[in-house]
Amino acid sequence: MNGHTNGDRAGHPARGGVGEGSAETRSVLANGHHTNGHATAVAEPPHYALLKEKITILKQERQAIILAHNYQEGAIQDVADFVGDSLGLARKAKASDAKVILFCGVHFMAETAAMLCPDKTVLIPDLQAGCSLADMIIPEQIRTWRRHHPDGVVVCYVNTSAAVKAECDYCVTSTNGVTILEHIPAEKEILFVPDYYLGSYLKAKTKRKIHLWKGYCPAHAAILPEQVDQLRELHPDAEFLMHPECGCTTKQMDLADQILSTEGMVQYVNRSPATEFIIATETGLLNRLRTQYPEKTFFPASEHATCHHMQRNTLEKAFMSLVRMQHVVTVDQKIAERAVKPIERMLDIV
Ligand code: CIZ
Repeated sequence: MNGHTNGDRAGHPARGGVGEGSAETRSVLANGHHTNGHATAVAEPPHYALLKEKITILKQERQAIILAHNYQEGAIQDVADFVGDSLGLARKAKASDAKVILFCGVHFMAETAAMLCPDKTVLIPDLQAGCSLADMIIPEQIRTWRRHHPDGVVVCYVNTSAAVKAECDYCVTSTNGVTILEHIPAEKEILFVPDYYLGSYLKAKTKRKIHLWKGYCPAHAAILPEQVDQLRELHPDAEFLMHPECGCTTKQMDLADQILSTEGMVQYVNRSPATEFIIATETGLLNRLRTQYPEKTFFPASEHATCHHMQRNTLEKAFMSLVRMQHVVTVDQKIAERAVKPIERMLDIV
């Protein structure tokens, strides 16, 4: 299958690598020096090479493509046809002529693919791979807000269930939030759900009247300003790239060299002359950055910034998905008809 942007990913560094919480880095912090920021290479389990070969054969047999999110572990990114953020993955799903999409990401992302590609079978390696942030809002809460703000516009972050999207006017990702909000008439009040920190960032950027829902991503909230300060002292030449979902946004926003989505970070590193970066987002992104830019050095802002939902997907489960054609992700047709509208509105704008 075509579209692999990442070349041969075999031998990627271990997920997470060194960080301020590991024994190695704790001693590094104490001694005032650090290893080179390339995660200690841990050999993959011996059966992975064979599994990867089998997955490649199965993909052809099933006429399948594998789409993997930037936060997935390196072994999964290795076998993917495309690795990216939810916006890039949604676009790839829509454009693909494959019969089957194995979506290695979390459930709301697979739902989006299923709604955009009603003629394809969308699989997810683990049905329990959900999203704590998406779970922080339910449809009824949006209906209640609308009763109080009948002229208001509801904008949802892509990290929401299809049932929630069905209640919303626009969908945004962290890549395109500002652009989408600028399309909404200036006099309109906006309810932004569910991420408080991304919403605060968009509010500051657009100066719009935005009501913020108080949801948050536990993985990003695990990145603490004190840890970032410590790392910046240790690596004064490193650029500090921060995801707007970070719980540290309100305190650290002014300190960040760049506030970017995951895809924004990948592109920014390419054009930046800097050779060292502190990355404040889920640690899975470091797999992609280290693979794509082996000459540059990346430090996770916190090695605890891991999404346990993303980690539910493994290479073994991806393989079993293609063997058994499991777990099929579908969206109730009535919900899909409404939920696809804010997504398509977004795709039409950006
Ligand atoms: O849109 C995505 O894929 C998420 C959840 C984060 C990002 O910035 O890529």
